[in-house]
Amino acid sequence: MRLKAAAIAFLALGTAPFAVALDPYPVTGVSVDPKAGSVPLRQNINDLQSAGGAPWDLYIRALSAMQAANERDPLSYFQIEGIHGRPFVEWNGTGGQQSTGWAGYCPHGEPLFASWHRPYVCLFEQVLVSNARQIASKYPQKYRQQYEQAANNLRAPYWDWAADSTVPPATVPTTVEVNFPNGQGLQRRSTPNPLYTYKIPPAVLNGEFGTFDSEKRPETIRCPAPGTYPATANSNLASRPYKQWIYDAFTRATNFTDFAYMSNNVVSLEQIHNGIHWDAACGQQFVSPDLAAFDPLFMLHHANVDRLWAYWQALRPDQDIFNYSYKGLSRFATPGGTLISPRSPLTPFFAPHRVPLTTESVRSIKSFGYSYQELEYWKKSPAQMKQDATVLINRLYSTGSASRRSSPRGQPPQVRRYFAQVHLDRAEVEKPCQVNLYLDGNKAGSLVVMNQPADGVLTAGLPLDEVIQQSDMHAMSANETVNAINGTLTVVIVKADGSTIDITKVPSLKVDLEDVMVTKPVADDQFPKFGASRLRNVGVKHRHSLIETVI
Ligand SMILES: *[C@@H]1O[C@H](CO)[C@@H](O)[C@H](O)[C@H]1NC(C)=O
Ligand SMILES: *[C@@H]1O[C@H](CO)[C@@H](O)[C@H](O)[C@H]1NC(C)=O
Ligand SMILES: *[C@@H]1O[C@H](CO)[C@@H](O)[C@H](O)[C@H]1NC(C)=O
Ligand SMILES: *[C@@H]1O[C@H](CO)[C@@H](O)[C@H](O)[C@H]1NC(C)=O
Ligand SMILES: *[C@@H]1O[C@H](CO)[C@@H](O)[C@H](O)[C@H]1NC(C)=O
Ligand SMILES: [Cu+2]
Repeated sequence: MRLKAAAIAFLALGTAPFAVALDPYPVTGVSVDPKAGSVPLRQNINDLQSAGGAPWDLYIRALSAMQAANERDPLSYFQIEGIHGRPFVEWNGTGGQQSTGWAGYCPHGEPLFASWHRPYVCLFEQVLVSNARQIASKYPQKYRQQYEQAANNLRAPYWDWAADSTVPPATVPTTVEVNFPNGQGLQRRSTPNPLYTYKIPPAVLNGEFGTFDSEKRPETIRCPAPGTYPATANSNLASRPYKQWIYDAFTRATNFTDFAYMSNNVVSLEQIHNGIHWDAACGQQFVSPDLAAFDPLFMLHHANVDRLWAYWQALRPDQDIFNYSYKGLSRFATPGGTLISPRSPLTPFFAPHRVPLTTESVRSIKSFGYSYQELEYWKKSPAQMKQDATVLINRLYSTGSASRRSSPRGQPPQVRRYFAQVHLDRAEVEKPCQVNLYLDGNKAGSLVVMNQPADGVLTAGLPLDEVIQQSDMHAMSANETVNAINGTLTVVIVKADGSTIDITKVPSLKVDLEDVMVTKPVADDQFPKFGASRLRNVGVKHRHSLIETVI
């Protein structure tokens, strides 16, 4: 009796003795047996699928189990994916209140983007593996060890959109065949494909967690016209040079900010990621941060974003995270204007004992029980990982499209490259929209502006290699090319419904032409070297409906 009274008194004072039960679910990554001496690698979804067997069976079945879990369970698919945007409610007793601006937990359009999404994917992965372990324990004796081992080695797979430029084939069919336990054996059965769609629980649509989807779509939808997924998604993906963009970001960015968040010189990782959100599901929920996370493409996409960041960290350990403070945008539990530093909490993600995770504490993947190909840190030096990551990036993403210039014998070849530097204040455009650049009528580049963040400056350096290759300009001198480009660059801003935005209402829009000499690498463990660049003002035409004006 006395003990119970004491416990109640403690609770009333807010200093709970039973901290474990009231603590948020800790994000630690999947626990790994320290005796193993290594950690499993996250796999390419296409490899996981084609290898099949126990890992694939468990991945599909664990994902289905998460989707089937009750929407009130903090570890259900609904609640975990719901952390990102809607519903705008507190997750797992982690504290804080809804902010007046953007009210989801995820930060976009600020340096926290990369570090916040790392523990987010880890949380998903932990719960996925915990489901897989339970499922594995139900396989018959003869197979159990194999399945249990596969569960322990399972990690969140990634979708390498820069290498493939197509949606993962595994996300296309409505059903999928996997092996279920059947008496003492296995039975191959068809099951609804959890990578195809997520069905929104009826209670959610009925408003139990507040306003959810104004269109009340009962499930996540991609490319709505019948039969257009994956065809339309794949043609969207092919319309942007993702491979070139990520290769430029890896090889040209000189600091974390330029690589991951915002850059004049390249398309940053976050901006590239925005394009995928638009293209992969032809708009729909996947392009709006409030509902995007419910599409099963989301964790595949963000595991890849995390992977590309991890490679950058191996290449530039001195620039692995941002190291300054800035005024952040609004998020759940964090009002707009809060001073954000690498030590700010990545709400709602906590280590054990309610210790907030921060950009500093998530900077290394070593802390989370997973790794990626070539980043086998338990058996490689940092120098070896850097070299191996360079070779991998050259192999997967080097495009080599730019034509070689004749160079003196023994000198590495040089090429001149052109970039369109685009600046725009997001507050001036209706979102989501696309900023499309045309050169003499040919598509030269395109950027996606998502709903979030709602304001702030967007900048990017769009490479013009492809459009120049296809024109007479590839044979011209730099001055001739600049003259040819001058006055023929057109900008069209298009909304999701296909209508255009009047550019006279977007006074912040500015496009400059940059030309830069690039020295090509002579070995596969080297990157190109960018020389001094020249920026020039070129006349830009803009088009809205049928009228063309020169600015
Ligand atoms: C957080 O989630 C875990 C896992 O479901 C649960 O055990 C715990 O009670 C939850 N904590 C709070 C405060 O909701
Ligand atoms: C990152 O590099 C770019 C390009 O060199 C530079 O303009 C920018 O100021 C740098 N940012 C930081 C935070 O160092
Ligand atoms: C951030 O890192 C850069 C490069 O290492 C360094 O020059 C700069 O002083 C650092 N800034 C802060 C605030 O620590
Ligand atoms: C190219 O143009 C720049 C200025 O626009 C000029 O300084 C330079 O001399 C020109 N180069 C050639 C080769 O004509
Ligand atoms: C572009 O054309 C305009 C108008 O003809 C001219 O004033 C400007 O100097 C040109 N820019 C460059 C970089 O040649
Ligand atoms: Cu995203």
